[in-house]
Amino acid sequence: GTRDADQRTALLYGLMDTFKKSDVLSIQQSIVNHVEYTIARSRYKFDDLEAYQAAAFSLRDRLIESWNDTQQYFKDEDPKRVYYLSMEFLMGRSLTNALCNLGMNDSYTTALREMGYDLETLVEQERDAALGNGGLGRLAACFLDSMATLNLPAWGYGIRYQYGMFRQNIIDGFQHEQPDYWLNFGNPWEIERLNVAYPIKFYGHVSVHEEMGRQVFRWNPGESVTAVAYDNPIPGYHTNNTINLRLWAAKPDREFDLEAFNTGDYVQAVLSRQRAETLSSVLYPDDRTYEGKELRLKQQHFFVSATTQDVVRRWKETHSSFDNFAEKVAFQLNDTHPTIAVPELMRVLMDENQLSWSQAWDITSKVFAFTNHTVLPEALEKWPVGLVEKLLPRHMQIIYDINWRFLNDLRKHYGDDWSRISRMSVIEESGSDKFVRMAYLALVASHTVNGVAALHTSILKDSIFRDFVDLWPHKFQNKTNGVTPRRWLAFCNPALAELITSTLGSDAWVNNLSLLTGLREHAESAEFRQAWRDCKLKAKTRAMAKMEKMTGVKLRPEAMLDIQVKRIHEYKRQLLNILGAIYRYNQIRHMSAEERKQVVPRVIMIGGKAAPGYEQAKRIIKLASAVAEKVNADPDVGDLLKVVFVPDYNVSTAEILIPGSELSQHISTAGTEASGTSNMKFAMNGSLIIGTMDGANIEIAREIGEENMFIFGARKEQVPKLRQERIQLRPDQRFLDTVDLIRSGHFGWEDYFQPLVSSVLGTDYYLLANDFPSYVDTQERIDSVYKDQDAWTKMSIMSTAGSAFFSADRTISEYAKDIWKVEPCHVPWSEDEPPAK
Ligand code: NBG
Repeated sequence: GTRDADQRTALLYGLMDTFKKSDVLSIQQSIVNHVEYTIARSRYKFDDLEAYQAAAFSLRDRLIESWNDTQQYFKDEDPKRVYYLSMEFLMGRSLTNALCNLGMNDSYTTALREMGYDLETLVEQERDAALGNGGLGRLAACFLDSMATLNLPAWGYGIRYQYGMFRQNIIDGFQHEQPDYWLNFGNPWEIERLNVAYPIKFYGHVSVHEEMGRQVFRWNPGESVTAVAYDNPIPGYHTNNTINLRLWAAKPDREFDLEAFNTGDYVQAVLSRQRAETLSSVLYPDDRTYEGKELRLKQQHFFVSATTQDVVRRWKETHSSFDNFAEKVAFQLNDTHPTIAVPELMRVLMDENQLSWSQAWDITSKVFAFTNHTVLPEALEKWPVGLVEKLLPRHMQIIYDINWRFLNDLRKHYGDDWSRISRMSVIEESGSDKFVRMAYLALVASHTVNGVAALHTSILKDSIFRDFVDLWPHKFQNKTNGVTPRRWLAFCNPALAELITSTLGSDAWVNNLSLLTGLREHAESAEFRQAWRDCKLKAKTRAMAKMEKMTGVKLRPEAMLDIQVKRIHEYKRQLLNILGAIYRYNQIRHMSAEERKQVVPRVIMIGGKAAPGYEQAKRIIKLASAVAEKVNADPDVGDLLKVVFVPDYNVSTAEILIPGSELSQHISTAGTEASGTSNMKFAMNGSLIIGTMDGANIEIAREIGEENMFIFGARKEQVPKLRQERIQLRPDQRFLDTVDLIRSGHFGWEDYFQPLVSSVLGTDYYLLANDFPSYVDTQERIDSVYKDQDAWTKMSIMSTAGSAFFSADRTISEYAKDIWKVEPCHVPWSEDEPPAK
């Protein structure tokens, strides 16, 4: 009976000897144990990689303990849960983050030092988990950190790609893509759950039959794979809560297609089963255009179906009906990529759990919410109906049914306004082609839709989703993005963090970022400003040393460090930055010795990856490299200007560059960048922003004061007219002369660069010619402010002090309150084990 069970549990508990011991000796024992038993190396001879692995495994033990406690507590308390569905989680490294969130960094540093290892060196052994392209994936990672820290009963769900974001090799200035097989030496942070596995079906056909007066649909798949769960513990900062990121990997199905084995070709049958694994093997490296590729749609269905089945299975473990499912479950769709979850939940509820259409729809339309991350039309997902029909026949039926009911509602509202009705239809019909508009499907099914910055939300409302705002104004919300202040300030910039802590009197700001406003009053203290400059210089020196090592370019810390790092895209206008650099170079070349003395030396770093098929972006990379080569070799220019292309920009590189940056560029054409999130990271680290009034820059200006930033360029309202008039515009002479240096071959490769030249001299969709004069004028103003280091430092302090609003903790609190309606569920510390720290 229960008594026996209790006794047994007590016995097993008693056998555990490692519950959360965090003293140095216990850590050392744990590490040595893992060297011996997990990685099976000789105790006294293990290299840095093995030491990293053993340290990671020992930390993982602790993460598993709090993971178990947290999940058990959630199960007992049964709060409303939130599931964050995302194709991308750009996690970066875990070791420092886990150590610092658990408050164990000092004890591990000591433990390892005594054993002869340097933690800072070991940290470098870890490969980045780059399961994402850029902002969208990194946002998901920041959100997990905040959800854990705020003790929300949340899980992330995604795909365990075997190949993450490609590694960028720069050879002769050109980008070459290399596969990122990041699991090469194993991944100590994940927990493989071979018992958590679901069949995922594809292709085949649907049959209908009557059962007790009810139509029952049966999907007979043509192919099936198994989704296996890999759990990644996500510790909150200074809390016992550790939430879960569950990533799915595809494996061959155990039962499926046994027929194939009877054809006689046994080996061939085994090999074809093996192909199942390719499904989750590679991240699509394009965040520019959606890929109309079958494999991509398969990936979407794969992770969403596994997730839906998992949530429903766990629901049924503790509930006997679906009656209050909608009050207890919230799904957040990170962009349209997981939108197949809508028909999939309908299918699972109706076909596998015998709910009626209206019961299933009632639940479905209450649990989903949808975040849009872009207004660029080329990025909006539209799947050909024929493809969906072939791959997911049952889902296509359900999508048609959802649309049929939706269009009927529209008729009630708008009568015979057919143009409006066809505009709003989930199915786009253009000629003989039909497409499923995934954003509209998400809109119809979701109770809430949000943009990611104030301007972006307002653009959504009066352009691409306008008709839907007329119909359902209550569905639309703004949730301005945020970033985790743990990874992006407290841990990546230890010197500045320490100064902030000592100035504010405690480190409470780390999870209550509004306390940073307390720095404002110190901006007037000369002593504080000097201390601030010392910290910035330290970080700058480190960033420059790292880049010097990677590129061979000699950099001097007297120069201003100016950085633009983000995916390469025409709308982000790295080309404007390069033109600015060329203009600066050309000015210096024509200066007298006397004039040169007045120049503020500058290092311009540009980094980012181009989607492999995006030719124009690849030309921009080559141009940056060609300009760098020419400028850096020019003895007349010397240290007054250095241009560096940062190779293979990723999360770990960002953690080094951002703290050291003094100026950063966020210069997209107004109305094109949904939010931007690196702008927030730079501001937090006291880097001044040169930026357009676009995305979250506008709110950054509101928070830290426009006088503490360098704003330039056309406003969003002016853009349509400027585009119309662009052909008649004769650009500023400085612009024409600058472009001419590229055109005439000053940097070589003039034929290859020709498409860049014609784009800015032609229609110039992103309005570089229009914004160039105010851009270079602003750069001049920046130089003159920099000469007044006191003024500059004040602005830098005000940037950090005003960045509190951009904590992902603020963003996630808003999602929790306004969209998910979830409350914290804080795992208590057990009595005999006080919190670490
Ligand atoms: C990106 C936007 C960024 C934004 C991030 C996170 C996509 C589709 N969108 O401006 O371009 O900061 O999403 O919201 O990757």
